[in-house]
Amino acid sequence: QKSVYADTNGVPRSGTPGRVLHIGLADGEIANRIVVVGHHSRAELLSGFLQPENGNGIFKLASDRGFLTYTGMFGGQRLSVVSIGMGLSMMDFFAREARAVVKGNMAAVRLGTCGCLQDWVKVGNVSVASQGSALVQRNYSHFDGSAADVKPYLLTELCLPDDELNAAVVGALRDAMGADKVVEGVNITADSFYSSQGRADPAFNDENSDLVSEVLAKYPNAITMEMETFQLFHLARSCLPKGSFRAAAAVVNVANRPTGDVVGEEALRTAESVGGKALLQALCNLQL
Ligand code: R1P
Repeated sequence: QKSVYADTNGVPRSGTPGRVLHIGLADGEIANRIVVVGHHSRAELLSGFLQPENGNGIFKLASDRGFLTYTGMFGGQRLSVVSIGMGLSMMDFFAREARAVVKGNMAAVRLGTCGCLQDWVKVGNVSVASQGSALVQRNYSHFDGSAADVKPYLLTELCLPDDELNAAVVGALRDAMGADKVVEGVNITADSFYSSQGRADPAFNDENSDLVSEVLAKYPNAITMEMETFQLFHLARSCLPKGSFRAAAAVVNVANRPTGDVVGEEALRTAESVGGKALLQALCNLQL
């Protein structure tokens, strides 16, 4: 009987050509330079900037696990745009499985959306995690009572982006959007949209009323909160050989938590489009 997949303890593949199980790609179907987004409509929007590689149209593959990949040409370089959905696990699937099907060095820049932790950070502008990203995790052992003396949330040290790629991202965004629309600082990645981002939900015991102020006490330059950047930076830094996977991250500010401001649909679409094209340009210019 034909097996469903091979390499159970590595990065499993199925079929011929061997496709990695979750992002669904075979060798070479994704480029070394990748813009990674959370939403299919953002990926579709950015795929409009790609040109066909060989007269066959833009490569497009939707996996049955919710990943959507486009590959084509931009400014003479091969580039991909991938939509991964949300959270640490989806970024883990993306980073590991993309690494498995890309040959040679690779670079990925996230274009996400986020909530803002500072009143001066404007919705519709773009924030870059130039000073790194820290992870907030719900400490499950606190809640189940097995380690009640340990805090309800764990906060890591900072993980940094690749210097050169980050500088290229900031430069390209400033050129495209105007310097006043791009801010830099620390990103906070959370393992929940709810509890570990300090949202109040009376239906659950979350013990998170002081969480945002505790995060800001440790990281006064924290400007954004979202759910993927830390994982991207951490896995890029963990990838072997060292330096073979470079990462940076930018996010459109969609909601300001202190002021309650939220971005309008048109301003969001404009920032995604202009910002996304700038990230394609930054990746295109990068020496890999
Ligand atoms: C939550 O609404 C989602 O939006 C943000 C968060 O990180 C989380 O994934 O980013 P994306 O718009 O890129 O998905």
